[in-house]
Order: sequence, then C-alpha cells, then structure tokens
Amino acid sequence: MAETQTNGVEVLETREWLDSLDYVLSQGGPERAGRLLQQLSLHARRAAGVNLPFTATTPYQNTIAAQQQPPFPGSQEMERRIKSLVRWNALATVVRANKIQEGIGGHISTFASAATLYEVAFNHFLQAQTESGDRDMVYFQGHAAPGMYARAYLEGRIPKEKLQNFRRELKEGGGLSSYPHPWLMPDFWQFPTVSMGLGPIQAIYQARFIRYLENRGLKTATGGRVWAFLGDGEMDEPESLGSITLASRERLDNLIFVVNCNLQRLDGPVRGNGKIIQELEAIFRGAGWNVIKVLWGSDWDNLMTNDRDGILVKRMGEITDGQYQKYFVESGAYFRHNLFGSDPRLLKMVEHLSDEQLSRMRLGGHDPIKVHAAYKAATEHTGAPTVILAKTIKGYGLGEAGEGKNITHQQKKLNEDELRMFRSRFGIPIPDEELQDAPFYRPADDSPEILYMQERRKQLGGYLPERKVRSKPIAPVAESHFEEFHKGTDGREVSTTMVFVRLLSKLLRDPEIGKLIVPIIPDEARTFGMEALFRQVGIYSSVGQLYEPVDMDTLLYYKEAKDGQILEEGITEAGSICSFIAAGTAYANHGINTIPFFIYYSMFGFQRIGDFIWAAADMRTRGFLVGGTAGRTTLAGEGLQHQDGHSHVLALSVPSLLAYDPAFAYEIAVIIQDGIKRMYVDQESIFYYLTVTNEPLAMPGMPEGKDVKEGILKGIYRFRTSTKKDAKLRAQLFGSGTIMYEVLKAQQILEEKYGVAADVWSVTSYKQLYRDGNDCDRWNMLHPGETPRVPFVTQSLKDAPGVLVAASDYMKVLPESIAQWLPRPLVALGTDGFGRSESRVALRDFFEVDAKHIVLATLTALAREKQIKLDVLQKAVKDLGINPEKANPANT
Ligand SMILES: Cc1ncc(C[n+]2csc(CCOP(=O)(O)OP(=O)(O)O)c2C)c(N)n1
Ligand SMILES: [Mg+2]
Repeated sequence: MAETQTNGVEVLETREWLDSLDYVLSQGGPERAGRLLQQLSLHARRAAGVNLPFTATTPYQNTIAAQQQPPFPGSQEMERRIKSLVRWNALATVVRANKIQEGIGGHISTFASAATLYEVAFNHFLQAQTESGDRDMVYFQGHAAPGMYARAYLEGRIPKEKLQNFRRELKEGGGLSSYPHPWLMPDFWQFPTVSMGLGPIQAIYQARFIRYLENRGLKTATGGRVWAFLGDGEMDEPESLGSITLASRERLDNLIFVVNCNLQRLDGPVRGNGKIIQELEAIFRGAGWNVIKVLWGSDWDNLMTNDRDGILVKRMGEITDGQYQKYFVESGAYFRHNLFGSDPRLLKMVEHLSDEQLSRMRLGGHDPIKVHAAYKAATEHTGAPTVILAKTIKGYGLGEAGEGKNITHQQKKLNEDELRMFRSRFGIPIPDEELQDAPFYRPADDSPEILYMQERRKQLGGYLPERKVRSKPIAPVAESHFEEFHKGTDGREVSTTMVFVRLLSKLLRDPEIGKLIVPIIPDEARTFGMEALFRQVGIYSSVGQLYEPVDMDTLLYYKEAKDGQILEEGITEAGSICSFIAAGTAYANHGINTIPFFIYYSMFGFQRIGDFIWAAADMRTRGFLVGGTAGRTTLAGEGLQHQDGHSHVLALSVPSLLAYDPAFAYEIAVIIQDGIKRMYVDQESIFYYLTVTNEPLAMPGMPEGKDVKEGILKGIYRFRTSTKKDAKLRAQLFGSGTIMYEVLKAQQILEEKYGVAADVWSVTSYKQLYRDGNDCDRWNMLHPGETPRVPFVTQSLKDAPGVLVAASDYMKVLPESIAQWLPRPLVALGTDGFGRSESRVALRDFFEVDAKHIVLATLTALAREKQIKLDVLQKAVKDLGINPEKANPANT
C-alpha cells in the first residue's frame, strides 16, 4: 500500500516537472530547455552530491523528433516508384546472373535494406564531381553494388547487356565487377570498399586530406563532403573505428558516415544479445562525433508523441537486437504480445492498431522523411563529423525469401512465387509469364520516373559513382636534381636513407613539383634522419601551432603549421597508408598531381597493412612507398619484430607495384626520377616500393655505359667486371641492397685467395626480372614457331661465364624466383627465418649472407661443376672460419 502511494506521489511529481519542462520548451525552445537541464543537474550535484550515472547513449528513439523534421523537398510518390525500379533491377541483376551461371554469386539483401538510404542521398544530397573541382566523394558499401548498377542502368549509363553480365567481366562486350573495383571499372568506381573496414578509415583520411589540400592552397574549397555508406557488421573491423578520433579532433564536418544498422551481418545478428546502435552511439559520441539515430519511421510518430511517461521508449531500449530481428520475421500478433504485452499501458497504446498494421510499421531507415531529415541535419552540422545510425531490416522486401532471416546475406536465387511477390509489392509492371527469367525493367526515357531521376541528378551536378582523371601530366622534372647522386661520395659513408632524404629535400625545393610532394611519416622521422624537413616544409596542422615548441631555439624545431607539408601521422601505419592512397589518387579524385612519399619501418608495411596496399593498387594509386630500416641483417640490435627479410617477397604479389632494393645512391636517383616520369609525366597507374637502409657506406659513382640506367630500372646490370680476364675459374655474383657490400668483399676474397674471377651484378629488382621472364615465356608459349623473346636477365648474362651466386637481405625465394631464366643453376643465399637482436656482423654470419658464406657458396658451386676439388672446399670451410654445425637460421 505504502509503495503504491509513494509511486503515486512520484508519478504526480514527475508529471508536474514534465509539464514545467514542456512550458519551458514551448516558451524558450530546445536550447533553453537543454540549458535548464544542465543547470538542474549541476545544482543537484552541488547541493546534495547527486551523481547522475554516466551514460554515453541517448534513449532508443530518433535523435530528430518528428516536430523538428524539415518538409520533404521532392515527390515522395515519384521517389518511391523510382526506388522500386532500382530495387527490382538490383534484385534481377543478381537473380539473372545466377540463373545464367549457377554459383556466380552476388548479394541481394544488403542493398534491399539500404535502398532508401541510397535513394534519398541520390535524389537530394550527393553532389557529383564537376569539371571545376570535386564535390562529394562517396564510399559505397561493396555488397550494395547491384543497387548502384541498377540505378546507373535506369540513368542510361550502363547498357542492359552489361547488367546481364554482372560478375562476368570476361564476356564479350564486357561485364560488371562484383564489387567496386577502380582497376577493373576505372570510369565508374573511385573506391574499392569491399574489404571491410578499409572504406571507413579511408573516408576519414580522405576528408582530412581535402582539408590539407585546401589549407595548403592546392585546392579551392568546393563544399564537397565525404560520405561513407557502411554495414553495422563492418564496424567490428578495428580499422572502422580505429581512427574516428582523428575525424573529431580535426573537426571534419565534411565527413558523414551512414551506418546501415540492419542488425545482421553474414552469419547472423551483429549483437543478438545487445544493441549495436546503442553501442555505436556510445563509441561515436565518446569520440566527439555528432550522432543521429534514425530508428523509427513516421508510423511510430504518434506512439512516440503519446509516450508521455517514456514507457514505450524504455521498453524499446530493453529489447535485444536478436529479439528485434525476430519481430521482423514474425506476425503482428507476436509483435504485439511480445513487445507491448509486457505492460498493460503499452498494450493500450497500440490497441487502435490491427496486427496487420503493427507488422507494417516501418523502421526509420526505410522512411525517406526520416532519412532526409537526418541527412539534412548532417550536412548542416558544423565543427564535427556526423554518423547516422539507421535502423533497417536486412533483405527488406524479400518476404519469405529472406527478409530478416539469418540466411539472407547469401540469398541470390528467388523462385517464381518469391519473384511474383516482390514484383507485386513494388509494383513493377512485368507480367507473370515473363517473371521466371527475372527480366530487367526500364521505363522509357520520357517516362515520369526517368525524367524525374535525371532531373534530380542534373540538379546535383551529374551522376555518381563516376571516376574521371582530370589532372594534366606534369612537365619533366629537372635532371639537375638527380645528377649529384650519380657521382658517388668519395669514400664518405652515407646510408641509402640519407641519400633518399637528401633527394626528397631537393625535390621539395623544386619550384614546380616541390609543392606537390606529400611526405607521410608514422612517427619515425627521426629514425630516418628526416627531422630537418620539419623546419624546411613544416608539419601539417589544421590549427597551426598553438604552443611554443620545447625545441624552439634549435634549428630543426618541431614546426607545425597550417600550410605544413609533412603529414606526421603518429603511430598509425593504417592511417598513413590511407593518406598515401588519398594523395596518390588525387590526380583522379581531385585533379591534383600530389606525389606521396610514405616512409615507414619496412617490417610494418606489407605484413601489417598489406590489404591497404592491395587497395591502393586497385585504386590506381601513384606514389612511393619507402621501406626504411629495411633488411633482415641491416638493422642492428632490433630482433625479430623489426627485421624485415620478406617485404620484397610480399611485394611480388601486387600487380601494379614496382619494387626495388637499391644498393647505391645513384640507383635511388635513377629509380625515383624514372618513377616520377612514368607516374606523373606519362600518367601510368603504377606505384613504387623502395627499400632503404640505415647502414653508412661509401657510395660509388655510377659506372659508365649507356646500359646502366636501363639495367637499374629493368632490375639487373653489371656493376663491376673482374680484371682477371683469363682466369679459369669464373663466377657471377648478384648483390642487392646493403648485402651488395658483402658481395663486393667476397669478389675480392675469391680473386685473391681462390683464383676465382667474379663479376658483380647489382640486382635492383628481382620483381622486375621475374615479371619480364614470365612475360617472355607466356608470349613464346602463345606464339610457337616465331622468334622467341629472350628475358632481360637471360640477355644480360649471355656472355657471362661461370657459376651463379645471389645474396640479398631477403628470403632465398626472391633470387630463386628468376632461376629458370638464368643460363646455369643459381645458388641463392638469403635471410629466411626469425631475426635476432645482434650486430650486423653477427647477423650476417648467422643468416649466412656475409662475404665468407658468399665465397663458400661460390666454391661449392664450382666443386659441383667439378672445377675445383673437394679438399679445396673442405679447407675453405675451415679457413673462412665457418662452423658447419651451426644451427639453420631458417627454423631456429
Ligand atoms: C575484411 C572482410 N572480411 C570478411 C568479408 C566477408 N563479408 C562480406 S559481407 C559480410 C557481412 C557484412 O555485414 P554488414 O557489414 O552488417 O553489412 P550488411 O550486408 O548487413 O549491410 C562479410 C563478413 C569481407 N568482405 N571483408
Ligand atoms: Mg548488417
């Protein structure tokens, strides 16, 4: 009894307070009410130590209340019809493809759940790129690609034949890529997004890079925004959330995430026992983003308005996502009983609705009015990025064929009944008898639907997605920047990193291309001796430098500036590569030829962010990846996490990448000069990987001969010819990177102690040789009887007698990859195995890539050829001080 009374008083008291608040709201508006609530909370805390429990979430309701919604600016009916047409053709794209070719795959339900999110954006928000500069850049969710193709078909941009060849790109006349692939569809897709998590983080760095371009005066602001359409399951990728604080810190109000919260991923619910929307809200709010939840459609407005005591919102907040998913597939009666049945007051709230009506209550993400309101608010928000969390149903509209079901992600076949149901639900005028083929349907060009959608796109500047290269080739770079490096250092010891940094700082001073260079460093500039650049070109900061740097009185102080050129990213290789990609694709996406140089610990490149490098290739990125402190034995003291002996092996896998392991200063100069020419003058869609090391060595001058430059670029040239022309014992030694110096020492020992005349070759790129060898073999196979092509490495070695020995700071498989094109068997020395914390000398002994092992390998090869006796070899093992019983570094 007492309890009821207290409750009764409480209810009354609450009602009074709510009435008062309503009054303030009506008189002073939401802002005044907000201030009052803050004051109340402060007062309660001060007066009585009332501590409100921390909550990062808001109640489970729409962020934008019905009364705050702007009017819908278009024809809802027309847009509904257009959306239905897109829906049908997207579905038909997948169903047809699988009818024609069983098992070709595709996704229906991702787009089905996101159709409204896309259509409202296409009709009212997404501004196309124009000749005068970029506008909006859109990262489309990869699995929603059929929806983008279907729309482009209706817009008349993709012919029916191509749509029919979805996932059949090799068909005559061409087809369509499964997912966004700029490499395969370079006029259509800008961003490859299907490897989950790479899209969201790239969108953040793209938005930041746009600001960088603007702040540095390379681009005038166009008011364009970056939109990323994402899946709720995708948000579990660490890359999706890992950089969101950069976006808020940089106040990127040009960035909008739209997360399609259909509560499902591939196997089942994203958070069956929790609430993904609330979880994401807390994360993004905590990170300083503007969060807009779009949960309930207009059908719910009345219920929400009448929910004076908040019991409905409270109940909605209690229900798990797994249970919500159940409602989507169950009847209205189940919904009523399970959701509303927990409280008689709730049941009363919906007693005027039939079960049928209840089951049809739309979610926010399927309601154009709600979605429009969210987008408008997002585009008007200033000072922070926005994330829209839109609640939808996966496979919306598929009914029994998959709506809301756990199997829906993989659904790609519909039977005739299911097609009929979908057709009727969305009012597509295809007669029953034609349904079984799932034909495409496009109304005439002058139909109201097509005219409307064309007009909307015209108003917004054109079509999307579209990729257009707008940049003009740059003029050739002055030869003089590179010539200094051809000379050598007269015995002065420098590392190839120092050489690279010196060249970079010269290029930065160039009046033409200097400003286009974008140095990107993940907190490693001092390691690479690049700190001089801090002062020379400044570190980019959107706010300048708001403090007096601690080293202000030194020459090389840490200078941050609004127009600073260096992107000092902090310890994030993932973020840095996203900047690299943004800068390396600006030639297409912004019409600006920025030239990125991303310098990082080589170990943390391909192995850590390999998927981004693959995406960079797919996006036709240009620029230079520079793997610093490279090699397994060159980095003294670091041990197994830092010593890289395999990045060049991994680099073999990336099709548009050229990979070089230069030994000498002039090689670096030649490679970078040619790279800039090929990428920015000739406009080739390639990029470069260059390893540099921190071992100080005397740099020789470039040997004479017109073939040297060609050899450097193609992968091999003779660096030093033996002077003992008439020696009987001959060898050809291949060296790369700093191991070249071990090879040169071995040459001397071989000559002086064993009478072996050896030529030394610099192999700058096994990858180039490997590709060329395969290319020739392939051509020869396809052209029997014609004069065979001879691989460059075979040609180079045709008059080079003797045994062949290669040594590098990378795995043995790297030299072995070209063995088949060599005139005789190759003995490869390399650094397979875990690194060690040791000195260079000890490491090279351990990995058997030092001069003495190169000598032994050469003598072994000669003995195998029966050119020297076994006892010479046995003695050599002793004389060279090699312990034959030492552990095999490859597996210890
Ligand atoms: C890195 C990566 N891992 C796995 C996949 C395979 N995959 C494709 S779609 C998908 C589920 C996507 O769920 P969600 O992000 O919620 O998107 P929805 O289709 O529900 O909109 C998965 C696991 C992938 N594409 N990329
Ligand atoms: Mg999902």
